[in-house]
Amino acid sequence: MRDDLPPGQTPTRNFPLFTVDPAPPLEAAALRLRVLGAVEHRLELGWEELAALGEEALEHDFHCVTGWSRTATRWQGVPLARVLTQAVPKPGATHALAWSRGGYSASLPLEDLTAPGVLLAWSLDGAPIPHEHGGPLRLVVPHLYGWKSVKWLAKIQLFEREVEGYWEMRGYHRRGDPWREERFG
Ligand SMILES: Nc1nc2c(c(=O)[nH]1)N[C@H]1C(S)=C(S)[C@@H](COP(=O)(O)O)O[C@H]1N2
Ligand SMILES: [Mo]
Repeated sequence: MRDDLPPGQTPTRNFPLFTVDPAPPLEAAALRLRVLGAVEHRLELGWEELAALGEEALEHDFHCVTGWSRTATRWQGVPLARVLTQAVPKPGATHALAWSRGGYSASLPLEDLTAPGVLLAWSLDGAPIPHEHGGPLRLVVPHLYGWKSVKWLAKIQLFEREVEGYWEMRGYHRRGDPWREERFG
């Protein structure tokens, strides 16, 4: 991990909350994650099936585009690449929307979703992810701004074209690399 921060970011050890789609809590046992769209095999995975894919740990700074960076944040979960390997993206698949249960979405190039370190996370700093931080399951895309790390993850939808999610429709960047300050446009 780099010990400096991307331009324009201020470190914090608090973990601020940022939510546009508050949703009621969900028991882990009731969780269903769907993978659909431009895939050869649609998937619907429950808790046990996700856990059976194995667990990886990650420590990374978490950068919100509004300027705070929650340093040295520890996550555990299954690499999303393993789930996508099961779903088999169609040859033309290039982008995806990650959807929350409440209708929030973020747009991601497929190669960013399959990058090392991208997790379907169930643990934050050594404990189950609290509801307000997106538990029981959230997406963590550590190398992009925080708005791509969708809380209360419910669905991954693949596309054969570029797509816009909640913030991309409102002028935020398609990719969102904090080191390049890809905030808008
Ligand atoms: N479902 C959902 N996921 C979301 C958001 C949201 O409003 N709804 N906000 C995003 C933004 S802008 C950031 S910075 C992070 C904040 O995560 P936190 O609330 O756990 O700090 O979640 C991202 N994922
Ligand atoms: Mo954010």
